[in-house]
Amino acid sequence: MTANLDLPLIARGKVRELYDLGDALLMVASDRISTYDVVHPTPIPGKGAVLTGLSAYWFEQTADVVPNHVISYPDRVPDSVRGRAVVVRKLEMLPVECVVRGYITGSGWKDYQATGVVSGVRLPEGLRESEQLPEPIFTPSTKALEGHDEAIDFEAAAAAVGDRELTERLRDASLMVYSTAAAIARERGVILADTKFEFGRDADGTLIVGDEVLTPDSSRYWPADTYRVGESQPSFDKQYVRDWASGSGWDKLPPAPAIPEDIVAGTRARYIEAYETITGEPFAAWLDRTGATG
Ligand code: Q0N
Repeated sequence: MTANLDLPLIARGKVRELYDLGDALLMVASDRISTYDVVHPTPIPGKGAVLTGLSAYWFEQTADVVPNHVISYPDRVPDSVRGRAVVVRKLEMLPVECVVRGYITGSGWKDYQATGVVSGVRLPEGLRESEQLPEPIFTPSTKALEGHDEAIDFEAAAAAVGDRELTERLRDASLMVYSTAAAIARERGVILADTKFEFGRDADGTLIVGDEVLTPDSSRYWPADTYRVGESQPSFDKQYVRDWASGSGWDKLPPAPAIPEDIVAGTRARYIEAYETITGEPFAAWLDRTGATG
């Protein structure tokens, strides 16, 4: 469900919305979940709050690395979306997705197998699926309005941004935020395989990280204790729903089926576990801090 807020809607993604507060924006994460790129009709209660809390945690952890768009929470957040919304600065968004990969997986693994190159970056021969890269790489992609983002090389990203020097700063900022977060996650027994950032600029032209950061929707997190190179790694949030969906007979084309109660409960528990593992804090503390009911 779209939040019933009496505010102008500025942008809508598969699972999030942005509303106009006049001098700022309200970013709201819903409880909707997608698998295989299709949103299910059944929400996962608490998912929006988990992702908002995780993003807020990472924005705090990385604020001294790169400034971000968060202004406040729970201040100015309407009661109906407490726990799953933040007030953010209005930015001029840049038209590239800033992907960083520390491990070779997903579309990067596909491209590497086909060409040895990911977003214009030539990788060493003989890498195995899910293997750690010699160093994290910046692999930008286009922002597709519909369908899948397309990997582009640095030059194409610079052309889209319209400023080579700014694109270098985007790359450097993306790599720094990734490395900072990956080091913290690793201390908690979690591998941050890859992630995606969206940047904007404020009125002064300062580069600012926007959107949500380092959530399981924008990143791949793998438990370190079961990580095995040479295999695809299960996603620790959605795998449970995907496994159920695959076994349900659904052809993965829209519309997605309703999710049974036990799968909803198991998925909710996994999201909460992810929040607590990564932040080292009880999820209830986030709900308390934001005045949410849970
Ligand atoms: C913005 N998006 C795309 C659904 C769409 N701080 C900002 N200022 C101005 N515009 C945007 C942001 C941000 N973030 C970002 N569209 C507009 C991505 N999503 C974001 C979540 O909601």
